[in-house]
Amino acid sequence: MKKSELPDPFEKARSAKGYGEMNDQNDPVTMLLRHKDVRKSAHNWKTFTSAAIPGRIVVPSEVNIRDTRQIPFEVDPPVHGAYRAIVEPWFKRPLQPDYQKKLASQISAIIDETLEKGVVEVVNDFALPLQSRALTLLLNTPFHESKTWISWGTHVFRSEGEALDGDKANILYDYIDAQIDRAIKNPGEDMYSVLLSSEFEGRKLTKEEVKGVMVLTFAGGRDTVINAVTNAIAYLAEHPESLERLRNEPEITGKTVEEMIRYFSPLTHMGRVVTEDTHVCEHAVKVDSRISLCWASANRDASVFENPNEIVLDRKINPHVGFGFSHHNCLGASHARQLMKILLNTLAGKVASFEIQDYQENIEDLNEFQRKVGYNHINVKFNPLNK
Ligand code: HEM
Ligand code: EMZ
Repeated sequence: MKKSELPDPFEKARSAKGYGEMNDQNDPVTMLLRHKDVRKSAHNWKTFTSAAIPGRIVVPSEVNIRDTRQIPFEVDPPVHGAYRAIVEPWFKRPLQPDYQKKLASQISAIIDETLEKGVVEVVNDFALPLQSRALTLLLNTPFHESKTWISWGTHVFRSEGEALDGDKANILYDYIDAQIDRAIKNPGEDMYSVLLSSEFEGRKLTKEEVKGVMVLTFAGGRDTVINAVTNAIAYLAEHPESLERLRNEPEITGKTVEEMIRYFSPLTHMGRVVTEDTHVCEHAVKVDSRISLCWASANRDASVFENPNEIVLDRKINPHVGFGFSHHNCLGASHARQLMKILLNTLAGKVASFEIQDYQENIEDLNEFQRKVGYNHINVKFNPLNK
């Protein structure tokens, strides 16, 4: 097996019965594994709600480390739409050429630094700083804030050896509270200030609502982006022909990014709470139990994707659900897509080849399934392209 491969642990269960079962802190989850069922259930918020108590739709559940409702993630229609309308224009800023120029200059700089060093531990010394620096553009905050965020590590709620880390979560909450107070005293053009001045149903957003949006922005766009970046580099290291192709045909990069998101599926699954006794795949699920929409499994469904376990750089038809599906589809997708696209183009323009040295895989334990989602660490040598 190639070092960069992400095997599909769901295949057997997906074709045999369509669902899997896992226990999470004594609050079990029925995982939906088929593309069709995942899409249908993502749409059906009346039966499968996101608006449960804060933290419960996340697997592993965050109910013990979080009281703040993440907005618009933990809200159902029609209120969801009202919140989403407020934040959507802000999250579309990555489509502006000026934003992309700044992102490109950050990415160029970190690749140049890495080429100077030669060997880099990609997770902590490349992907994490890249993700955190890029986030200063999305939040429109000073660049130096990224130093604080880098010090938090790859996940704001988890630390190595601990699935959920309440002390770590508190660092994020205190930081956001302080930033909100700062923006109230001294408003600027940053995301906190913009949210604080937005109108929602004829009133201003409360501090708690602003905090809910900000916690989501910090948490949702962190390990997902880090895994996407790291997996992309591991893949290119083992597929020099793909790096070459991106160099010669930069016009396919948009398709390549979609294909990588499909194949890597950086967010494995997301839960919902069942609002009435019902069935999924002829399997009974009870009111107030949990299901999950397994994006990673749906993205390897052979009834939708030809050669699902291969990265086809310019895959033509690609209805992947890596960024979710229906009304909750990823708000950070414009940012993540631009970041990945610029990263691939810049690597192709500056790096001749990569060599993977030692590494440790990051395996998610989903009871019945063990899923590789990326790496805890991976040392890679970057060889410069001599022009
Ligand atoms: C929602 C994946 C990056 C912010 C989602 C959902 C998925 C997802 C699958 C749907 C969740 C659901 O239906 O319950 C990803 C992946 C990313 C990524 C794979 C990177 C490759 C980001 C970034 C941000 C972000 C960079 C912001 C900094 C959000 C938000 C939502 C969301 C705010 C909630 C949208 C809503 O509820 O209406 N993401 N995400 N994501 N994501 Fe991302
Ligand atoms: C939540 C989630 C958002 C959750 C769209 O996904 O990402 C997870 O990494 C966080 O732990 O709190 O923000």
